[in-house]
Amino acid sequence: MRYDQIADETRLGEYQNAFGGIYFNTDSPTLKVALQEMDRGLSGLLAQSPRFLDTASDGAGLIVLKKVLLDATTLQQVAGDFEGLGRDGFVISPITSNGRKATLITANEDLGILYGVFHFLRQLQMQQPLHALKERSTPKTDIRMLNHWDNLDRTVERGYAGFSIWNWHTLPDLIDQRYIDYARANASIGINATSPTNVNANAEILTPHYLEKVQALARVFRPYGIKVYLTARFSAPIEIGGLQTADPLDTQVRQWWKDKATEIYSLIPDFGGFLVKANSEGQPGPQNYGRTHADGANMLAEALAPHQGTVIWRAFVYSEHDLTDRAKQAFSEFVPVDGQFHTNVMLQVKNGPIDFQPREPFHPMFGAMPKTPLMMEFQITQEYLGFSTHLVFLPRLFEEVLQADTYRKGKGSTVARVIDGSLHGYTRTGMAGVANIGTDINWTGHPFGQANWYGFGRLAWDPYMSSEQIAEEWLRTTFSNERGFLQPMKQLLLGSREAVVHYMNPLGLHHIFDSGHHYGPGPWVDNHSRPEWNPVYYHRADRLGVGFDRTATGSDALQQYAPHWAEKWGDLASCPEEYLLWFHHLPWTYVLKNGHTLWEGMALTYQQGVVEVQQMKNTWAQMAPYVDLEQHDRVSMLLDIQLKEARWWRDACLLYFGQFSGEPLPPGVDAPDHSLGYYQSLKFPYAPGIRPSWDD
Ligand code: GCW
Repeated sequence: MRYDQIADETRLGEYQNAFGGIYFNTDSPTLKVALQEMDRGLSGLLAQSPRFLDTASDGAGLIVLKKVLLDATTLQQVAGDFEGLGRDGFVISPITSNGRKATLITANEDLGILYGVFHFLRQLQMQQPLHALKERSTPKTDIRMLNHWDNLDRTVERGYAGFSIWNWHTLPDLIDQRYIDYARANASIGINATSPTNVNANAEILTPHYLEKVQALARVFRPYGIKVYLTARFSAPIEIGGLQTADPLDTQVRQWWKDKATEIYSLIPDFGGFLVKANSEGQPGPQNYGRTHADGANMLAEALAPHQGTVIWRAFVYSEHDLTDRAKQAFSEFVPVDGQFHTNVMLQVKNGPIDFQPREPFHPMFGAMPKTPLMMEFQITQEYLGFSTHLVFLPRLFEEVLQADTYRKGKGSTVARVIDGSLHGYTRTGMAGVANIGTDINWTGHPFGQANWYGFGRLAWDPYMSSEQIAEEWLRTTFSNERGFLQPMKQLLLGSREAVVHYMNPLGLHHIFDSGHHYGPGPWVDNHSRPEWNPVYYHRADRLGVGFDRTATGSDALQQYAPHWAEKWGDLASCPEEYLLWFHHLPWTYVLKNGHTLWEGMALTYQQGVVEVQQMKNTWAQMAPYVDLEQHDRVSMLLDIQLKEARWWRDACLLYFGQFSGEPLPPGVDAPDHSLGYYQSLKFPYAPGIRPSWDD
C-alpha cells in the first residue's frame, strides 16, 4: 500500500492518460472506502488528483461499477467473466465504453469491488502495461482470518512486534487510525475475518463492558468486509455467568451460551462466531466434565446457529496424561468422531502435527476427515523461526504444506484441495494465520515480517499461488520494480526458509528450542514435569543415535498417514532426508545419500545454514541503491543478529549432539566460540512473547 509515484515515466504517462477520468458509483459504505482508496492510490501513484465523473459517458477511462449497474453494451463485453464469480470475486477488464477504450472494475457485490480496486492499484504499483490490466479472481476459501494471540493487558503471546494494537482501555470511544489502516491492509489482500484476542482466552471479553469495545472495532472493520470472531473461554459460564458448572450438557450452561450469542448479535449483527481452544495446555474444556470435544463444540454451535455463526474449534490438543507420541494425539482424538460435529463447526488444524516448527510434515488430519470441514492454521508470527529478528519468507513454508499430497483420495489429494473444500465437498472453508502484528511503528518488527502477513493473505485467497509470485508482488509493491533488485531479492526470500531449517532444525530435528520463550537452542532441556515439553523428548539423542522413531518399531505415528506416505517415509531408502529424524532414530554412523555419516551431515548442514545467512547479508549489502537508507540500515542490523544467532544455534547444537556422537567436527565446520556450559547458562527471562507461568 505504498503509493509512491510510478518510477517508469512512460508507464506513468500511459496511466495518467488512461485514468484521468473515473466513473465510480459509491452508494454504500464499502464502495465509499473503495473510492477513498482509489483516490489515495491514484493521487500518489499518478501524482495527480483523479477526476471523478458524474456519468460514464463523460469520457471515463476507468469505470468502477457493480454488475447490476452495468449498461447492456458493457455487460455484454464481460458477461462470461461473471460465471462462478461469487460474492467476493471481481473482474478487471479492458472494455470499449462510449466509443472509447476504458478499464472496467466490476463485481457482483460491493466487497468484490473493494477487492478489485486493491488489485488494480497493486497492478499499477507493479507497473503492468495497460493491456495486462486484466484479471478475474474469486477467493477459494470463505473464511480468511487472522488470529491474534493478544491479551487484554496488551501483552501478546508469541508476539514480537511490540504490544497489542488493541487499546481496550480507550475503546470504544477512541478509534485509533491504526484500526482503520489494519482493516485497509487486510482487505487489500482479501482477509475477511479476525479474532482480536488470545485463544488462551480471558472470559472478560464476553462481558458487556468489553463487548461494547468489540462492537466499536466491528464497526470500523465492517465496510472493509472483515468480520469479528471472539475467543470463547469454555469456563466463561462460571467465571462471568455465576454458574456452578460449564458442563456442555447442562441445560443452564446451554442457555447461558444461547443468551450470550443473542446478546453479541444484538450488538454486532454480522458477528462471525467463536474460536475455541479447549482441553489443551491447561485451557478448560468439555473433557473436564467427561464430555467430548464434539459435545463442547456442538453446544456452542447450537447457540450460534440461529444467527448463522460459526464455531472454529482448534484441534491443537495433547495431554500430559496421554503417554503416546504427542504428534499422534490430535488425530486420535478427532478422526474417530468425524461426522459428529454440527454443520456450523469447523476444526482448525495446525499445518503440522507438533507445533509450527521450521519444518514439519503436513498434519495427518488433512484428508482424513471427509465429513468435518478442516481449516488451516498457519503461524505468521515467528515463534520457532527467530522471532521478528530473522528474515524468513514464510510463504515458502506455507506453499510446501499446501502443495503436499495427502494421497487420501489417490494422487492429487493435496492439502490445498482439503482446505478449499474441493477434495471432500466441504461447504465451509477457511484459513487462519496467527498474526505477527503489534504496536511497532512498522507493524511487524522486522520490515520483512510484512511479507509473511501479505503472503498469508494471498494464499488464503488462493492456496495454489506460488511463493515465487508472492515474493515478486511483495518486493515490487514494497521496494522497487527494478530488475537489479528483484532478481537477487527474490532468490534471497525464496532461500530464506531453507536457511532457517538448516541452522535450527536440520534433517528432521524438531522442538529443540529453549523452553518457555522458545528463543534460541535448548536441546539439553529435560527438567519439565510434562515429558513432551522437554526437547530431549523430541530428539532422543544418546551414544547410540538420534531421532524420533515414528515407524512401527516406535510410536507408529506413520500409520496416521495414507499408505503411500507410511511406506515411503517409513523406509529409509525412500524417506527424504529432510524428514529423517522426524520419523527415524538412527545411529550416528548412518550413511546419508551424499556419503557423509549422519553426524557429519548434521554438522555440515548447520554450517551451511550459517553460510546461507552470510550470503543473505551480502546480497542485502548490494541493495543499498534501491532501498531508503533507514530501512536498509535496519535490515542490515537485523541480518547481523540473524547471523550471530545462526552461529549460536550451530555451535550450541553441535557441542550438545557432539557429546553423543563422540566424533569431532568435520572439516569445513567452524569451531564454536564458547563451551557447551556457556550456551546452557544463557537465560532469557524477559524474552518477548512469553507469558508468565508458561514453561513448555
Ligand atoms: O505454539 C504453542 C505456543 C503457545 C500457544 C499454543 C497454541 C496460544 O507455544 O503459546 O498458545 O501453541 O497454539 O494454542
